[in-house]
Amino acid sequence: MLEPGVSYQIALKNSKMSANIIKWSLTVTNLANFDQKIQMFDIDSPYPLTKEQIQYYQEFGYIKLKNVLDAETLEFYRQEITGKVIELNTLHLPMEERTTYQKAFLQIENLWQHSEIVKRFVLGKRLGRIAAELMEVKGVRLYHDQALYKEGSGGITPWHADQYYWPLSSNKSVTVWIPLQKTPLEMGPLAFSMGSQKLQIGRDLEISDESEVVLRDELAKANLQEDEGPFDLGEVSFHSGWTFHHARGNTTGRTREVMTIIYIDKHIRLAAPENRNQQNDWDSWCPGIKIGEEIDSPLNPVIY
Ligand SMILES: O=C(O)CCC(=O)C(=O)O
Repeated sequence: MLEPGVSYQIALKNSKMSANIIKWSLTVTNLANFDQKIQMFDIDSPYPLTKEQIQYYQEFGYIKLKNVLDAETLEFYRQEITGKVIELNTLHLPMEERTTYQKAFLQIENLWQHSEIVKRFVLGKRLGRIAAELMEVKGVRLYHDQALYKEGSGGITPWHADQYYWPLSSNKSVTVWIPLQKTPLEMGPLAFSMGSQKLQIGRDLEISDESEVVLRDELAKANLQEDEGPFDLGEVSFHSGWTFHHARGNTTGRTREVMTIIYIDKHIRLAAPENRNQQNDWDSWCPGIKIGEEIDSPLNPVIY
């Protein structure tokens, strides 16, 4: 199949047209198809949230929402995202030689910078608007995206909270976790400790064997319920930056394909890094921004 935007060298027999003109017209026709195709998949129209759903997110620090994206849309974007994961992945160690973190998933970041199609998806307004409404802010920017592919026989994702990694001035951050296939328990769906965003424990722990052990204990002591369940196709979750979450290993033979997008309040500011991971994030996702400034680098477009 021809790729959108790619120029193909084609020689037409008996054609009087020059090779360049043929090349040009092929590319343009193809781009027009690309636009048409993209428009078939609605990722911008609003997904109505009820007041109760917003309250639920505020209370428990996460929410799972059904029928947010339809099957055709997911399949169209899945093909592109998976193609990019295969192309950009550099982790090829056998599972038994990997660290716990490496066993959890293949992690490919900011795919939107590598594909016009993924860019369209990541900048989609429907998910951005849900993020803004759940956090009760006027608008959101992109922090970054990442594909998290838990391979068949991939290990657990240890308990952790994402904001440990993020140098942000407030807790107005949220991740949408988008499974690109139906995700039963055996594939390792994301699971949440309900209300754990209010705890002050474990905020200095990176994803590791230690975070798994310490947080499992602390969360049990805090007596919080866990929401661990399968995801239907089209169902997505939103979890807040300080909500503790984890996932089982994938015991099926099929990779669990997941795309995530992290949104921040459009007025959030860069905070002084508190650990080396936050320093890395500053360099990677907020280039050129100074401490105390709004995070509005070219990598952080306003989505909604
Ligand atoms: O996909 C996973 O297993 C972990 C996802 C996660 O930790 C996140 O999206 O914040």
